[in-house]
Amino acid sequence: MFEKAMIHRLLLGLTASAFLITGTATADDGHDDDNDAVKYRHQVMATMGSSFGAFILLFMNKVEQPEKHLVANARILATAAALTADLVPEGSQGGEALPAIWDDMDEYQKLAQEVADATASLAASAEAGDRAGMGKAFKAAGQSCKGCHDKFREEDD
Ligand code: ASC
Repeated sequence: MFEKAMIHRLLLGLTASAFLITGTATADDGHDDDNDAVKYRHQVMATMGSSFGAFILLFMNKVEQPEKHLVANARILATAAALTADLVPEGSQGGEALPAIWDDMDEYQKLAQEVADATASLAASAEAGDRAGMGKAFKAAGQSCKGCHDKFREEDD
């Protein structure tokens, strides 16, 4: 299920962040602990996964919160997604990022722009209280995350 997969990713993200903060990350948690640029990428991606997961809980009416939460999480997602283009500088190879990123940087940049656009549209729909718009943008944003991960991120176990 689309929703379940995303919540799964969210939980993985939270677990990874907790490991990172407590310094007990294990070898197989998918990132290179010696490289701060890799850590930084992971943290920004975790922000995206986490805010998207929070947005989904609200959008699917799993939790009841004032409307500002929906807007806030969509904005956090869009703000973090706008940073995607900058997350792969030379020397930040490693972690879950596949070498294909640096072999095809134009494609990475194209997909980074797509996720920035899709999440900006989600935030705009949330700000307008437009549920149909949110539904569409939500789908596009999820597909954008997945499309880039399929190409450029190491497979989960
Ligand atoms: C998330 C998250 C992802 C994407 C992806 C969308 O919340 O952590 O990696 O959404 O599952 O298909």
